[in-house]
Amino acid sequence: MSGPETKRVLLAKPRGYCAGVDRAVEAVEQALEKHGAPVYVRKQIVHNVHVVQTLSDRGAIFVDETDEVPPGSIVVFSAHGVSPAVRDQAKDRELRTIDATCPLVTKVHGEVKRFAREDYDILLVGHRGHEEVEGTSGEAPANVQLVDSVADVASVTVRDPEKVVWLSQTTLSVDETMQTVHALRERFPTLQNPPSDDICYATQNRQVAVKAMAPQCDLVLVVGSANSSNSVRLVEVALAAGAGASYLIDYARQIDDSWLDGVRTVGVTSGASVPEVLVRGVLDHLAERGWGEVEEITTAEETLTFALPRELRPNRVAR
Ligand code: 10G
Ligand code: SF4
Repeated sequence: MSGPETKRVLLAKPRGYCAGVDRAVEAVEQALEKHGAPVYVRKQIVHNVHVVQTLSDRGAIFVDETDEVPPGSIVVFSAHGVSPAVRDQAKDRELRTIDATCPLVTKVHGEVKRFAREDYDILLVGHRGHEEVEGTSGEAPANVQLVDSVADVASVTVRDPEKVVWLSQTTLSVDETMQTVHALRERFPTLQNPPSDDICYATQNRQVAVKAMAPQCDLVLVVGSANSSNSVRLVEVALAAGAGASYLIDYARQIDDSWLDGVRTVGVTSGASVPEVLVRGVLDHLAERGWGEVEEITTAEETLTFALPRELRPNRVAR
């Protein structure tokens, strides 16, 4: 039984791989199996150092742009999605493409296309420079304005304040996004909401789980890479929800012993692009230092799965 002095770990559930990441990583693995190495991947398939290294070791070649891919080769588009311009470039180079864009990102692309067709001004809440918003805005650059934070709201200009909709990146902080939307609505009272949540189920569920455990935690360790938006958000959410401290780590070996000084309860979670083996590494590291008692804090059960990209389904060839 745990007394007030007992060292313990609270382990958030859900954590780790979402359905879109699982599908994208599997897509690269299957492409390697089906077509042999090398298989090119535009950008990181998902934003995780370990995943990218593991797939590189198996013969995937990660490139920044399709002009680095030899004509006729296979290229996988990452889970974060691509703009139509990128698809066109790949076609011009006669690349055989496998599209690992998460279906929930494709859904947002569809919303952008639909509102652009109806000539709305689209305010896309998201992080400047992130691959997902580059792909999404690329669907209708003339109609889309990026709103990175509340600070951007004052400089937004629209043609008709009655015809404005906000959409968003899938991996944002729910609370922060709502603050931005609130500020936008003060300027544009008839601002329309997205037809359905753009911040995806996995992002939301991981934030709810970390919020549930953070108030009891002296320290929250989030396993995830520095360029992983949803993982970085989990650190921010943990701190906002009352964690004593919170750090993002790729590997257990990055845990600084000083972080554990005076700590009783350590929360552990991981971003949507993080394989469970890395979380196991963190739990083993903590157990070796006296935090062997682990209690899972479950706030949702996830069952969603996506079929592989159509180019990898049986009887299909990559074109
Ligand atoms: O959180 P971001 O968008 O940076 O990506 P990630 O690869 O770390 O996690 C999975 C999320 C996506 C593929 C974006 S939809
Ligand atoms: Fe899809 Fe959400 Fe995962 Fe992104 S975070 S890949 S939108 S399920």
